[in-house]
Amino acid sequence: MSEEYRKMWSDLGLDLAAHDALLEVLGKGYKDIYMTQENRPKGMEYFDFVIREVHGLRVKELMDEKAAGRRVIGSFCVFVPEEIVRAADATLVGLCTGADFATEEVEKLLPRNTCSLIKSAFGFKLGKVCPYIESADMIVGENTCDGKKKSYEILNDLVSNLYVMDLPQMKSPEGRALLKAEYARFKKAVEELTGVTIDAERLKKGIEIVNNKRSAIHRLSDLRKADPAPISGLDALLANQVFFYDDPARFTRSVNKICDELETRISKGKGVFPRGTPKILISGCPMAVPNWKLPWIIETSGAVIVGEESCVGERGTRNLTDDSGKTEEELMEAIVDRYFKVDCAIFTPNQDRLNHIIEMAKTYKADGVIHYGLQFCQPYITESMGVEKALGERGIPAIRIDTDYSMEDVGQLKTRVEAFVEMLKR
Ligand code: BJ8
Repeated sequence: MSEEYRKMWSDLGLDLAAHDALLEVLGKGYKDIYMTQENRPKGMEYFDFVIREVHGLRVKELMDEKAAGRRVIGSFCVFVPEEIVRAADATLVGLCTGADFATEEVEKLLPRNTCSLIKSAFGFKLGKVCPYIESADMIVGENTCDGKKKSYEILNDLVSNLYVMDLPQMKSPEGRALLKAEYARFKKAVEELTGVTIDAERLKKGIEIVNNKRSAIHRLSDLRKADPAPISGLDALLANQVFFYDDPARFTRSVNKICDELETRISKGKGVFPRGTPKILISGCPMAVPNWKLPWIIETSGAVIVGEESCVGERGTRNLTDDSGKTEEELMEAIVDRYFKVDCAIFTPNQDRLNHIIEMAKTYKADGVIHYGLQFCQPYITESMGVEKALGERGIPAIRIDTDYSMEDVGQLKTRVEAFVEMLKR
């Protein structure tokens, strides 16, 4: 690593030795899981580069933006509207993390039976290994599940810039009114942070930037329906993960470039796996970088993942924001409309999510669905029973896998996934 990066990390207050160790594990994991795949699209080289530079060049870019007077906002949830952040010329970055770190320290602050995603975010903060959280001018928490909601009370003692957004739990008119009020409050907070007054023109621009990157992901998702699959689920997941970090315009260009390549592949009948490989839809909790465990198990067990019903996936990226409004009020309404459709398991009742899973299984012609629940995640694991039942009633095979970030259960999970895939082949 260059001396310039080391100085940057040190200036950000990172623990350099711990950070070196983390980068080494990340690099090895990526090499073992990603670089051993065959027939990858050439365009994935860009994402290999992004992962190599995830704590390097991208963080340097953020530091340069900050030096030029722009602000960086970190978030843990897809309910934080990037359109509003972009409208203020600020940058939104995802802070969720997909690896265990400093667990012993974390468990002094949080109960052991907290999901890995929350523990990981705390571990990266306590272990001083996350340049994103350290470079954020504002960290946005949200009242979603109880685990997150209560953990922000504790995070508030660890950081000086936490902003907590309240979120509805029911898809009622009152729920929508709460979301609208919270987005108006957030807009004001972003204006105060950045010194920028967000008017209709700026909102339109913000919507356009975010719509463009979502459209590119929609295009990629659509191409995954082809048989043979032109891209692995692991690679498509990576694009969905990088969605939360990368410069939006560059991300949009890179995904569209891969899509051009995939279209050519499809026209030639070329794929990453043989035609007829069983297709899996993953549904459930989000998978943040470098949480590639389950997809890796699935795709080394004779199946291909064709879609993710997940916030790092279609739950997070589907639906564009209507940009036809002329006034600030109309555009803010459009933003509320778009986000109010996100069917996170914190909502009750949550029939929309069930419908979406069934619809996705059909559209992507999935042979089976694997529901992924992070251990101790009450909302998703509770919903997983109903998901399995509803799919079963429609003749769509499904299994539920509850796991965490450790690698201890890999052998056991592989046995279950292989048996499921074998069953799909019959
Ligand atoms: S909109 S899914 S990104 S809250 S896995 S922390 S739910 S106990 S992440 Fe999420 Fe927003 Fe919803 Fe999406 Fe809690 Fe479950 Fe942990 Fe979770």
